[in-house]
Amino acid sequence: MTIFYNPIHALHAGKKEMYRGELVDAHESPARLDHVLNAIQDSPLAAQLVASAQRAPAALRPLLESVHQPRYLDFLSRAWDAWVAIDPAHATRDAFPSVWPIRDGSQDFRVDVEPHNFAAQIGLYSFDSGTPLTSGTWPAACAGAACTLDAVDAVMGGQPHATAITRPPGHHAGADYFGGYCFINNAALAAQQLRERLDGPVAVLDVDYHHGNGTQAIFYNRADVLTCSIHGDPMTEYPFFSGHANEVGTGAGMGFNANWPLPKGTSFGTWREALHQALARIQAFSPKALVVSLGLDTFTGDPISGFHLDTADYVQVGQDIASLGLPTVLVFEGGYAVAALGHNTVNALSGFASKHQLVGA
Ligand code: Q9C
Ligand code: ZN
Repeated sequence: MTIFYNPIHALHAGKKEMYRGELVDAHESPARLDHVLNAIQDSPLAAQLVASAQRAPAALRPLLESVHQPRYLDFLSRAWDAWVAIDPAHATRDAFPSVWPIRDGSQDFRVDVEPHNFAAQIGLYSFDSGTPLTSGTWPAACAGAACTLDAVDAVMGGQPHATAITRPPGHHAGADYFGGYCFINNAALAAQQLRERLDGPVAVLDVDYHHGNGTQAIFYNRADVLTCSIHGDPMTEYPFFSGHANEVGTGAGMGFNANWPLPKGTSFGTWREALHQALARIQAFSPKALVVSLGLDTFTGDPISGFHLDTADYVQVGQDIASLGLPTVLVFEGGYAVAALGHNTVNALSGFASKHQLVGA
């Protein structure tokens, strides 16, 4: 497995996030990936670690448009300059939304018209106030997409599996909105590209603590990409407004989305039962490839999450997922217990690599 990492991830460094009425230090920080990369360097996986290459904007753009709307990408690409143009003092602080066109735009607020005002635009293209948009968000997110595409290319080139270690994460980002620390949906991008290039169905397995709402939404009306997510019950856990078990897809996509919401406090044993159900669902779908949204915020010590997986459990998680025997792209997502994050990631990747054997190979 080649493990590609985003060499300019640190350009996205949110200073603060809104939490309970005050600005607190951002949880989604460059230190997260530094810990992961250091742990990989100190592990037997070190020889597989490679910096991903930048891609020219003109080459990346059509690939990004395979999962995101053009006007959303246009907004992200110019957002920082627009923010600083309002007031040069903005250069020292990140941009946050403060007003949103909630609910269905046809019945309530308009989402078909993009206002000229920056506060209106950043609200139109976001769903929470906890995701700082920074000076380096766009280049870091583009490099993360390129990193993900390198992993896709590796699998298309014959590697049984490849990994993208990148941030900002992606699975909360929808076709035209950011949130949950996510801007470009890397897992959806990988799934869509594999779907196009393999000319067959693809499955996404999201094991991040939080429901992969963006990935679900992007493929919700499609039968050719099965989306499965195991996560904290949205009745109490972020992102709250999606992730229930009765979200099964719509139209042609009916039956091709599956959620396993679990209560805060869930142990590894119970979590693993859900994982085995998700793996059985994926196996029954017979996909040509698998994308894993690899969030490590299921860890018992995670500061914003509530499951109780231990560092050693991630070896088993990796092995269980590998048992599918599918060509696989693993994409890094959440995980905020920075001191343990590196070991947890290495265990998941090592467990996966130790067990993976392509079915039919
Ligand atoms: N201040 C991912 O794991 N904020 N996103 C929760 C904590 C949102 C998590 C409140 C958490 C988003 C990729
Ligand atoms: Zn998460």
